[in-house]
Amino acid sequence: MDVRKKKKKVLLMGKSGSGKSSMRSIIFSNYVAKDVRRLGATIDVEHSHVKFMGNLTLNLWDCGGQDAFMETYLASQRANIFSDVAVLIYVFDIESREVERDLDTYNSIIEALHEFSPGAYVFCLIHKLDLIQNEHRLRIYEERSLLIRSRSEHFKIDTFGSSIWDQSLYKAWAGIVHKLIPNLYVIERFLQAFAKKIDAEEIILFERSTFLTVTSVSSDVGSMNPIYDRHERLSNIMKAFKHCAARNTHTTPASAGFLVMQTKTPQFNVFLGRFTDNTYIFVVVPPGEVAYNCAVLNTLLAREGFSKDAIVGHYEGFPLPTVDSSTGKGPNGSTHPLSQSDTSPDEE
Ligand SMILES: Nc1nc2c(ncn2[C@@H]2O[C@H](COP(=O)(O)OP(=O)(O)O)[C@@H](O)[C@H]2O)c(=O)[nH]1
Ligand SMILES: [Mg+2]
Repeated sequence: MDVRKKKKKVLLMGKSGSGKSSMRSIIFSNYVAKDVRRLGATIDVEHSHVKFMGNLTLNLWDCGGQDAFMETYLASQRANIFSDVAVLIYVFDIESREVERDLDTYNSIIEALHEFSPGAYVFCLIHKLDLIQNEHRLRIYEERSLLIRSRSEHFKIDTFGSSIWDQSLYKAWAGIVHKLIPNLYVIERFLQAFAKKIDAEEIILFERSTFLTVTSVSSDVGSMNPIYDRHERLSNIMKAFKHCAARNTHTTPASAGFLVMQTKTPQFNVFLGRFTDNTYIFVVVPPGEVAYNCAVLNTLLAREGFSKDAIVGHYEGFPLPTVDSSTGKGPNGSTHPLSQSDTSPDEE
């Protein structure tokens, strides 16, 4: 099998009306939250293929959650549904009045999954948290999460609280796809080396069409950022921006794109731009024109090496010539044109 192409079967299950199709449409089909109310009920299983990062295809099985269907999934369709599953995403509606019954159904699904795909990842989304008052949200989420774990024999599961009305949806789905991306360690090692090289406080890599966070690195300074949910906030904001751009340029949100956005303040510089065919990169560097220009140019240079490494699936080192930070000289004494060691941003 070609290691560069990965197809993963993802089961999306949970009671009818719990919000499965809504979130799938928002994350992968560029719907906005207010539009998903128009979606019809899912009858039986709806298959869709979504591409992620170019080489990962998610084969999504959105399984209608009406009782009659649930019964056939567990009986006559059992092997067909539960074989070769990479990920089960199980959605619990926080508003459901039949918590015990929901847990029993979930437990039967877990048993079937264990029988046919014991190596699958299991993610449980405790969904529609917007319907719970803010001050009770965390407590109720944690109680429900404990209950679900107690019924998840054989599997070490991840749980997320989510709502289509805020950024929590992006956090949950970024957590899910993070587990599925081939060669993630190559991407992460590359970004770590790159961040160090350009003295970045933070770098976030977003997938181009979903704007989900693929991965991120932050320096000691970057880690002090008090906005703990900034990654998913950015996903949410950028998705909304794409909709706005599409409206104003008469295109579709899927094709609305931009090359670069920048913000320069006395405290920091930020730019967000197209990186590879499938990604956008968000870079935060210290203030000053030199630091900014250096980071932009190095990002342009790094692009090529990054695409190559990420596709080939191995890491051959950082694509830029090494610069001695104390002298600003390259390996054979040359001055690297993009070195920022001769002018520190503070000296401007
Ligand atoms: N309040 C709230 N409603 C939601 C949320 N997600 C979905 N819904 C609503 O729940 C209903 C059922 O959603 P749908 O996606 O069709 O559920 P499915 O049967 O699991 O596919 C729709 O009216 C959605 O607008 C959410 O996070 N919060
Ligand atoms: Mg549905």
